[in-house]
Amino acid sequence: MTELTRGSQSFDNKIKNRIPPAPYMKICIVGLGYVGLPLACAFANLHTVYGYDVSSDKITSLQEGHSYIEDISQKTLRPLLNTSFFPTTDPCCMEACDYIIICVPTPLDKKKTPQLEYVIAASETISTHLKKGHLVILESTTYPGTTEEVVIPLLEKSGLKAGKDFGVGYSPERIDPGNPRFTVENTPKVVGALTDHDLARIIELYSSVIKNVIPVKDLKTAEASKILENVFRAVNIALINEMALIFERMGIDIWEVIKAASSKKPNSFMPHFPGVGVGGHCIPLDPYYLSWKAKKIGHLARLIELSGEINDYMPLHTLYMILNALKGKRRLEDSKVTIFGVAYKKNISDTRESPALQLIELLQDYHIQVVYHDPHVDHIHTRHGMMKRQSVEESVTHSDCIVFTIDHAEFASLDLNLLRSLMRTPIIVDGKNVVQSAGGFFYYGIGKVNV
Ligand code: SAJ
Repeated sequence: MTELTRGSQSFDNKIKNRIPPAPYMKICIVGLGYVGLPLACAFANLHTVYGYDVSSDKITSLQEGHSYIEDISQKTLRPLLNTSFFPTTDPCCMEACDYIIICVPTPLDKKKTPQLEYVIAASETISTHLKKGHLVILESTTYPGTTEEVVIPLLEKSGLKAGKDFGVGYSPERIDPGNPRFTVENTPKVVGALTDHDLARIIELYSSVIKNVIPVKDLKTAEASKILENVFRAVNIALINEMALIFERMGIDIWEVIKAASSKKPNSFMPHFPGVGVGGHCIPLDPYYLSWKAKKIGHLARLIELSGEINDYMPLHTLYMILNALKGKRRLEDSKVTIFGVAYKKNISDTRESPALQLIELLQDYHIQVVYHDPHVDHIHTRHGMMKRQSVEESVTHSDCIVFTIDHAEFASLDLNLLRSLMRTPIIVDGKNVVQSAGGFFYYGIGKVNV
């Protein structure tokens, strides 16, 4: 395994010998979402980057200097705009580049079947602008084999041959929205390629802006490494959710148990935490890419699918906790429930696949009045229509139950006495161990000892 890191002789020479902003490499990023835009900005600090996206709204917003991705500020975007970063809806920009990086979504359909339509569409567009010498890289998380079985055949519709006329690589995105510690530049980057020559090129490309580049033997290994990361997380979250369900019944506080178990020698226990469910575009989805592929080759991925079922059950478990808490206190149709947190994880505004949205819809199906407060999210859309955020006070006034779905930092400083004084029925359902002492409340916590 070779590593090209900042401070190494060859790396610094590259920087020193380059007169910025002269184009060092010409790169086209296909797909300017929460993966593509941060990557484009990282490369545009050093290279010429064309950002191609089919959405004219996104491109107009960027051209006007507005970033729609929380982790990319105007301050980061504007100096790059039209100096080294050129957002466009014109795919011809690819012909002016040496590298084309695909950063499009890999969703699931309702049956949890992989949907590669964005990867296919991007590959088809690239094949019409492909030229000799291009290196095409896929970053989207997907099942091992996608690059060779889906992308390359589409690119070769151009008449050019992969590994001969153009290069192919795979490097999984590891964007962690809202994580201030890990950025594109300091998150280790796994790279795989079709040929050794392609591997050398992909290493040179990423190591020009990323501190730690980790080459692996081939495309499939690189694809599999990312799936393993997210399956590992999904399975461990499912394990801790199941432990929480068991310990609730045994009167054992899982949060204390996790703390105690975390005291073991390093790396023998990696703490994960229970909650009202698993959201985002990665952890609830990616594992099904592998289980689907496994089925195709005759293996039923029971653990992976079971983990998904357990994590998908948690919004329902939270619903039952709320219904149980209200029982004997309020008729459901006359009840008001306040949801604190609708983002899919703490300290971000992202609500994709958020379990809080599922919970809100479940409550609304019981004709319970639901309102929400989230300092990061101004409005949401549910099956029952658009909901606007309410202030803390307004949302808890005459409420019968506060539900903490996520542990946003702001929630730690809430004045519980004030909240209780405004509520009709002082019930708290705590999905993320937000409340440490709930004096004067009927308190129910996921993985907690519930009276
Ligand atoms: N969650 C739990 N318990 C935990 C950790 C997370 O319930 O112990 C929940 C969160 O509340 C959230 C969901 O899981 O609803 C996903 O949270 P996350 O922290 O995994 O965040 P993502 O989905 O934004 O990012 C993940 C990360 N993957 C891993 O940590 C292995 C990130 O590094 C990846 O880059 C990203 O997926 C991706 O793009 O694949």
